[in-house]
Amino acid sequence: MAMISRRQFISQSALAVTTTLSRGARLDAQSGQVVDPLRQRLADDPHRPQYHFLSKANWLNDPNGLIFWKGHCHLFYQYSSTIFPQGPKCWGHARSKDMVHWEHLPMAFTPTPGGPDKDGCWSGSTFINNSVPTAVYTGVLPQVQCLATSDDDMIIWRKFSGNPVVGSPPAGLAVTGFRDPSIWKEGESWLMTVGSGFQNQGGAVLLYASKDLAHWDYLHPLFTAPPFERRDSARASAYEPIGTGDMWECPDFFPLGRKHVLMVSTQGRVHYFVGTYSDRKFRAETHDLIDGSGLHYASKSFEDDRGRRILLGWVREARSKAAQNLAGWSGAISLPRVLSIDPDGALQMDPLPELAHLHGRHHRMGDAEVAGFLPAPHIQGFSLEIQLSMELGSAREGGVSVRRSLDAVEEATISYEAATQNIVLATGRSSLSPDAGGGTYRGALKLKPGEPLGLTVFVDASVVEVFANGRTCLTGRIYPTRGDSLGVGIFAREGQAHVKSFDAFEMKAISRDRLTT
Ligand code: DQQ
Repeated sequence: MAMISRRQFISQSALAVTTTLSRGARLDAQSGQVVDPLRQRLADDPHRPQYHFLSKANWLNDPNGLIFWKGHCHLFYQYSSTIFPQGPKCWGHARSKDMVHWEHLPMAFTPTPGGPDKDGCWSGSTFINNSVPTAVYTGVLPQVQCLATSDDDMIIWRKFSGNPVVGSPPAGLAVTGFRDPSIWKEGESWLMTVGSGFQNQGGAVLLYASKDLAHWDYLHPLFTAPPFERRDSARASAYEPIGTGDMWECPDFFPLGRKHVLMVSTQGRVHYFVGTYSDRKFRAETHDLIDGSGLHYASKSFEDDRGRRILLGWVREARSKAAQNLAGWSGAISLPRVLSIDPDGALQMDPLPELAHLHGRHHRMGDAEVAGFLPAPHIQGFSLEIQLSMELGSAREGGVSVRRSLDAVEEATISYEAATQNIVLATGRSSLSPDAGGGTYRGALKLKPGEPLGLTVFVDASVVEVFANGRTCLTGRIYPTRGDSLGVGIFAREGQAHVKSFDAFEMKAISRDRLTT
């Protein structure tokens, strides 16, 4: 492939990406230090997470191009230098040795004026071609597929001079979108999926093949919305709108155990299908959600150096646009989840075990009966991991309360509701601010006979991530206003529950100043 030179690339680059955080920075005459008001504001912001990956400032959305390469996990992400209104999307870049601590790297690539990505470098993936790190992404407008290659450190990127490599959707297909490519190799052929959808039919993942990465042939849909989940069926309206005809964004397709998994993002939810792959077609056997809240989106996965399949997603904000602009930052990357297939053929999602390296002070409670609210007075804060094993007993509902003010005016709760067999994350009372949009999020969880409820809850300033029995995940955003909204407790409603064990850990920050550097 002929690549444009680095000099051409830089001169064509649409955006001069500055490394300073804000234009208001000034030099303090006395100390000789650069005073950057935005940097200070970000460092002091109590809603800015301490152990999630964040961009240094401004807007972040989808994780892109996840790959393990030469000792590092590389995370690219959709970045805009403005929040609302958003500017053209670029590929931000960071790397990590342990997927817990991150190192910010220079912007990977930005739109090229007059190029096929002049209005944005949207989501895509990375892969290795003959030892050369290569990215495939969507250029807009219109949506076309482009390639770029990099040096060994994935720092210096050059766009392919033959871009776009796919300049339009397949002829004759009325598609609802055409973006977010992924590439892998099968024998001598490269295969590429592109997220799409067919009008009035349902979402679709289109499959292409190529021998040289530069010329692509459309084969067929790898998978389309199953008929029973299309809009015109009774079942579709009772379930999440997988088959609305809206496009499926960010498809992610990979082998896992003896199965294949396809994830797609649509209408605020990430769906996954577990099934089989043969004749270059995917056949789904089970279907569920990666996260029930709608605040975890555009998940992508990769295989790490230990052969583990790791998933990361975009944790969206749940506060007003004005509040996001005022804060100077928006969006976070979820904690890494380790994926496997459970004996029932569903996806098992567990928090990355290395997160335990952040454990600080530990408080443990075991074998307690709870009826009503039981405070955990020895542990509190905005940076915690809580593990609860509970038998619901006669209680209608039981779980934990976090970020609870002394008078319980502000709190978020995570519980199991016996009658509905739902995990419930309730954030509607987590903030007195009119800018905060809380809600009640639900995820189905059928406990097996004798199986206790097993909750792992991560609280990180404004982010709450819940893992229930490895099968059901919920992500929430909370923006407490009160300085005393730090309390933790266990509760059981309308009956008595038995706490088998309760472990709460203070979590250490991954940077000194909430800037994740
Ligand atoms: N975000 C990207 C698109 C993708 C969407 C643009 C999903 O490529 O479809 O930032 O959040």
